[in-house]
Amino acid sequence: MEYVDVPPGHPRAESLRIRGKLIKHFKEGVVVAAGLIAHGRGEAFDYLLGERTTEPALKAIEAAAATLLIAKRPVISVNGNTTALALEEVVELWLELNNARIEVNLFHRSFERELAIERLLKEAGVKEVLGVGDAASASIPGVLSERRRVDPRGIFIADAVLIPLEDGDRAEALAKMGKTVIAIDLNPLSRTARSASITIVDNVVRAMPKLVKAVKKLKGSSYEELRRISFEFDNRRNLAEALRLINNRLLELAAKGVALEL
Ligand code: PTJ
Repeated sequence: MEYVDVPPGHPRAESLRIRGKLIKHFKEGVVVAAGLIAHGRGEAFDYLLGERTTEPALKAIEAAAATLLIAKRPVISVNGNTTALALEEVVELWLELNNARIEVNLFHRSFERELAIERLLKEAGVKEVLGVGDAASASIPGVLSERRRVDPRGIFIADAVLIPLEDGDRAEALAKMGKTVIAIDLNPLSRTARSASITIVDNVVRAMPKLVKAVKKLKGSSYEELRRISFEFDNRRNLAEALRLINNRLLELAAKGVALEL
């Protein structure tokens, strides 16, 4: 099959494999064409970060895990790209959290896409998927796009919302509603990254398994300890660290002679 059939030993094998997943899901109507473009933007930032989970990202993952564990009504918001790249981990996280709900929320909303994503989640063991069809009957004030439509049993009443791969409007509006917004976004400069309470600047492919691991690890911690981890996290400082890291990395590469390193 095209793209998925990556030649062994290809220096960009992992990156090609991930693209293959997105293309497959695009053809199956899960990922939208704009999702392929969005992934390209993400890849560019991933290159600058060194295609690894950085220290600031690990700190954000720990804070995200603690926040989700103390949340009373946590919701994992799922779109096309997240389904293509991290479906298993979304389900694992949902299972680990006990009280979490999974809600489909799409920028390019269509009933067919909602159903396609719901089907994959149900095949993976999720009993009820929120936000599908008429169930998305509530509205997020101030959001003009289709992302405004949410489930009154899910995102609308959530206290913490995990939004992997987002566009900025909804992240800002959810924060205004008083919700704790946890974003996964490779672009530390995006509006989403800047308006979230916790931004994990990492590829969703690497961040989601690490988030599941962090939840498993912190599960035994006391409520006070989890609150401390969550409250001590400073998103602005963390984003600044991510930018500094990119900057320093580029300066180091330039000093060494970039051709030797890449
Ligand atoms: O499935 P839908 O209809 O909800 O549409 C999803 C997309 C992604 C098309 C929609 O949300 C969109 O247009 O998003 P944006 O505004 O392009 O923003 C996507 C952000 O995700 C950008 O800041 C990218 O850098 C970032 N990004 C892309 N791929 C990844 C990523 N972040 C983490 N991991 C990735 N693999």
